[in-house]
Amino acid sequence: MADCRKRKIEVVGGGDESKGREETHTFRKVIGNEPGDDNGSASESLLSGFKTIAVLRDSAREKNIFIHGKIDDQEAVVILEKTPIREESLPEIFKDSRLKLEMKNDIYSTYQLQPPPHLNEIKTTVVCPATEKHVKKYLRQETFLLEESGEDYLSITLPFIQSQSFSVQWVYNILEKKAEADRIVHEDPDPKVGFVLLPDFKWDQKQLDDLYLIAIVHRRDIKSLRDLTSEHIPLLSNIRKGGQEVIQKRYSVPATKLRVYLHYQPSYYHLHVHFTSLSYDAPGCGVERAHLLSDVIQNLEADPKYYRSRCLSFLVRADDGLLRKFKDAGRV
Ligand code: M7G
Repeated sequence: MADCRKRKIEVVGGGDESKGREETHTFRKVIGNEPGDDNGSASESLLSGFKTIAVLRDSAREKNIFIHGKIDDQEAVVILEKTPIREESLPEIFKDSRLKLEMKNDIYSTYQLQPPPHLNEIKTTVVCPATEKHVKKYLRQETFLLEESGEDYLSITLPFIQSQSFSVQWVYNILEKKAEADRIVHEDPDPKVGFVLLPDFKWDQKQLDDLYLIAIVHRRDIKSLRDLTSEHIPLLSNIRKGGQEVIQKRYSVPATKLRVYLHYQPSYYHLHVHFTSLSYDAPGCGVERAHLLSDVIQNLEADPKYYRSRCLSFLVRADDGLLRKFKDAGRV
């Protein structure tokens, strides 16, 4: 049986440390067999034998499709997404594309434009081997809003996430420079207030309109917003200041153009902060999931145990085990 995990570890340049864990990787696949894949020949044929089981979700407006399938014998989720058209590639698009007329009527005409292959990329994300939880994460489903008190967290949510949450091996790989080391934009190595800042894998780094970076803390003892107390204010302030400064310096995007927030619930229970462009309607930046970092800091300044005691609302999908646990406890 061919092993997509092994091939992908070759791609990220690491050893076999993450055996038994899910692997996630992002490729830029080029239509038309151009050698545009930076990750080497090992990954080029990864999807050639992909067998589709089901389309989990797709969107004509967002121009993406989430597919559940198999790579050899392993469960996989593949996300294909058309990337934005960049202004700087316009001269090449106009000069080197083939135009095929579809219809003409008076002053109106429509065409099929076939640009050079390197301007026709599809951002491709592969999760393999994917767990059932990954398949559910990407499946379009009805959602419900739950209200969780501090006690609910301790008696219902915490035992649930301890028993079944996504592996954070990919996070440890980043912190230990076993994966994505060349993508790190900034690191503060301090064990208490330090963090690593790097592009989120949702961002292909080709344009700033959808800028998306994540700051991952070095500390491994903070699962989420719920664990934060005033003790963590220096850490959070350091991330806000360091992240904003670096993004200003490197991408010329000022703090006033950034949305800096934490998710509750996150998918991965190792504290991290999202930095997205204000102009980008990033998935999960709505009020039912995103908590602005500045608000979090202020709330902790006003009440050191704010996030231990307050009710926090969050979304769950219809078949989420956590919804069942809240129902069993008579909380819904
Ligand atoms: P989250 O709030 O825990 O979950 O955020 P979400 O995915 O439901 O938003 C985790 C963030 O880390 C997301 O923005 C992911 O796109 C990003 N992310 C996840 N993985 C597995 C990776 C990865 O392997 N590398 C990078 N760079 N980002 C990732």
